Amino acid sequence: MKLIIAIVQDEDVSRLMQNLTKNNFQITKLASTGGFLKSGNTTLIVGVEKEKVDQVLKIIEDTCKIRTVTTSLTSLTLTGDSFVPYPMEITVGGATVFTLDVDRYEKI
Ligand code: 2BA
Repeated sequence: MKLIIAIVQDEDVSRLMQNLTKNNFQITKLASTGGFLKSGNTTLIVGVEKEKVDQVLKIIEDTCKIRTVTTSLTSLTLTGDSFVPYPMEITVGGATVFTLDVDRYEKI
């Protein structure tokens, strides 16, 4: 048994959940926040048999899009007395996925 933890962008979540449930995978959805952008993203946890991990990863890959996001960072002025915002373009996603071994799995 494996536990897949997938951090995805909010925009992709409904489609991804539909595609996973359609294929009989069970999912738990958690609201999460990225440490860098400090904006909402979604973490899905999916427990699956080892043989099905690749199928889940393929569904995630096919569903989650790579996007460019403009974020505003702040930097100190030359005089060091105030902060000025400056825009920065970063590429996010499709998904960040961790696959973990599960020691025990039971529904009690
Ligand atoms: P955030 O931390 O909000 O990061 C959003 C995007 O900002 C990242 O996209 C990356 O392109 C960029 N970024 C992150 N930290 C950066 C830094 N120190 N300097 C410059 N750019 C930076 P992704 O890599 O696709 O990550 C999307 C989200 O997945 C992240 O949101 C975070 O919530 C999660 N994540 C990514 N890698 C992780 C890891 N190793 N451990 C835990 N969570 C992770």
